[in-house]
Amino acid sequence: MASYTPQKSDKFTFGLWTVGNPGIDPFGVAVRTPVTPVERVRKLGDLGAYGVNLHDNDLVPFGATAHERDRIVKEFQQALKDSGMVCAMATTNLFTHPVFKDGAFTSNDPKIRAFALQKVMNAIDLGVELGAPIFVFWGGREGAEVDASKDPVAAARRFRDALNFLSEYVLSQKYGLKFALEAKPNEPRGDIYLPTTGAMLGFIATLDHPEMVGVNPEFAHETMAGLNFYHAVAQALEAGKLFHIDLNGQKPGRYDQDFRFGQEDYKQNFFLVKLLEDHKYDGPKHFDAHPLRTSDPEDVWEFAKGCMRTYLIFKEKAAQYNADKEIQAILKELNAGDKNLDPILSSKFTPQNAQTLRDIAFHADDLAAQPLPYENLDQLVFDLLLGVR
Ligand code: GCO
Ligand code: MN
Ligand code: MN
Repeated sequence: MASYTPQKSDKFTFGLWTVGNPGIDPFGVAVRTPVTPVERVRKLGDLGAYGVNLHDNDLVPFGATAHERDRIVKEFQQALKDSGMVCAMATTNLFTHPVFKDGAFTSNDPKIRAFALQKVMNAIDLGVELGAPIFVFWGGREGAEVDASKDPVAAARRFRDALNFLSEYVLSQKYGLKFALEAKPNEPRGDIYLPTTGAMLGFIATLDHPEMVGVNPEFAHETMAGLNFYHAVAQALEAGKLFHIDLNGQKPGRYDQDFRFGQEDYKQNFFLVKLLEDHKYDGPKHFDAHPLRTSDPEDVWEFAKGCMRTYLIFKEKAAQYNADKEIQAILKELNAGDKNLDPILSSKFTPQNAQTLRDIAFHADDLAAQPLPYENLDQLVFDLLLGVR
C-alpha cells in the first residue's frame, strides 16, 4: 500500500465548503477565488475521493428561484455522475444569514424557528434528491453570549421539538434518511448549546425517534475544549451512534482551526484511525477542514491529497501495531482476564453473584503490585509512529 492512493472504498469525502474555502477570517478578506462546485466535484473525483457533502446554500444560493434551483441541481447531478462521486451527506446553512444571528431552532422568535424548519425541510428534499443517506445538524448559532437573553431549558425543548418535527417529516416522506448531530463548544457563539458529543448522545435518548439519530463528532470541536476526541468517538461507536465523522486538525485551547487532517497530534490521530479501522466503521470519512489561508489554488489540492494520504498512512500504522509481536504480547498480558471472575463481571446482578464477590479474599497489595509497563508500551507506539520500528 506504499503509494497511499485513495480508493472509492475508503469513503473519503469533502464538504464543498472545505476545498471551496476562500480564506476569509474575522481579520481578513478572501485570499482565493474558489472554483465552482461542479469543478470541485471533478477535481476531488480525480484525486480519489468517494463523495462530497454540502449545505443547501453551498450549491443553491439563498433565495434562488425554483427554476434556478432545478437547473443548478441538474448540472450538479451530472457532475457527480460523470466523476463517479456521490453526495454522502447534506445539511442546512442555519448560520450565515442575519436572520439566524440569535439561533434558528432555539431562537426566541417563533417566526424564525418556523422559517428554520421550512429551510431544513427544503434542504432535506435537496439532500434526498442528490442521494444523501445522512443529514447533519450543526447548531452553529444555537447558543448565547448573554445568558439573560434565552432560557437554556426552553432552548433544549425547542431543539428537541425541531428534531422531532423533522424526524416525522422524513418518515412521512418515506425518505430513509438518518440524522447526525454535531457538537461544538463555542464559535460562532460565545457558548453553543449541547457542546460535546457526550451531550448530544444524552440528548438523542430524549427524542421521539432516537433510532434515526446519531452523532457527527468533529476532531477540532472536542479538541478545542481540551477534551479527548478519541474517547468521544469511542463512546459514540460503542453506543451504535457513530453515523458520520468530521476529521481535521486542531490544537487544544484555540479557535476552531479546522486544519488538514493529521496536522496536529499524530498520536491522537493514530489511535482515532485505529479505532475506526479496528471497529470497521463503514460510514463516510469526511475531511471537514480548511486549507491554510496562505494556500494558493494549487496548494488547496495538496491539502485535499494530504488529508487522504495521512489517513492511509495511519491505517497502515494501525495494521503494523496490530501485527507487532512485542506490543501485542504486552497487551495480551495486560488483558489476560480471569476465567472465574469475567463471567460474573460481565453479567447482571444476581444475589448469588453478589455473594460470590463478597466471599472472595482479595489481596489488594498483590493486585497493586502487578506490572503495568506503560512507559515501555507508549515508547513502542512512539517508535512505531516515527518509523524506527
Ligand atoms: C465547524 C463546523 C462546520 C459544520 C458544517 C456542517 O467547523 O464549525 O464543523 O464545518 O460541520 O458547517 O454544518
Ligand atoms: Mn470545526
Ligand atoms: Mn464539522
